[in-house]
Amino acid sequence: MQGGLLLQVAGQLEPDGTRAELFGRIFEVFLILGTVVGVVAVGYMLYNAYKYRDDGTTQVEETGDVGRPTLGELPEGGGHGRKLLLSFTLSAIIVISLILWTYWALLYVEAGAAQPAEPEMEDGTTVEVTGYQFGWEFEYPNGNTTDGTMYVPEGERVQIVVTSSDVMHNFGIPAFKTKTDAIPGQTTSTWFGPVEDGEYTIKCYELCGAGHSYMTGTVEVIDPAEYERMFVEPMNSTNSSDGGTERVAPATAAGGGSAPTVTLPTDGGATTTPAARTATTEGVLRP
Ligand SMILES: [Cu+2]
Repeated sequence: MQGGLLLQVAGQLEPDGTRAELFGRIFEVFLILGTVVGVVAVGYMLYNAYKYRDDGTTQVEETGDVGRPTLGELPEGGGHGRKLLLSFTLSAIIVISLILWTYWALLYVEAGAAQPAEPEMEDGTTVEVTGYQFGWEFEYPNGNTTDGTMYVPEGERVQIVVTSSDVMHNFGIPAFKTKTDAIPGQTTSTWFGPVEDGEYTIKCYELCGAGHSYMTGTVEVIDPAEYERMFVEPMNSTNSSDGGTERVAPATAAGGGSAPTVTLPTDGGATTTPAARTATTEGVLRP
């Protein structure tokens, strides 16, 4: 029975699942061990404070011996130093295990980020993210793009490849514990998921100008079949965006191919295309 329980605990410690679950588990383990260490340390201190309290019966003046250490005496902590050795060893084992285990968990996260960023993954998808002052643009495997809202397939793993078209930004989705730099001229890649149905907030985590605090976006989790139709299958008249000025978004509630096509409002001319945006930015940076 005890062996089974131990295996179960060990199984819990093996890094897997979503990033959010993994970081949640790291937090739990640190919280539990921190609580145990705190209770033991404070408890032992209180126990000794009580045990060696002045109860009025100690005759210090008569004997003159209160057990003070003498100069050059090594503290043994009683029992010829066994207590000291034991507490040092236990602390070292706990701290080193925590470091190793956390490192193992982070290797799992890094291994996910290092996966080849192919446009079509076996069970998941890759979305290219471009940050600009002040918003986010998303490009999907079939070349379709959206602005401000990132569509991802429910229950699948999402690889993101992030860059910037102007200054440094940082793309983050707090709910998924995902965050990575958006650097002009470079790409960084990371991952999250499998994602559950819902809407999640995207934020910029790098001070990037006057509109930084408004540089938010939304992750919208949609039906995988709908995602496939809109963003993976080659673009045609039913799923393509019209010359880059109209953004095509899927109907979130519907599944399958019969969903009506919703056209998002365009963001009004000058700032729509990346080229126009770059020109605007250059105008701002080099007047
Ligand atoms: Cu930004």
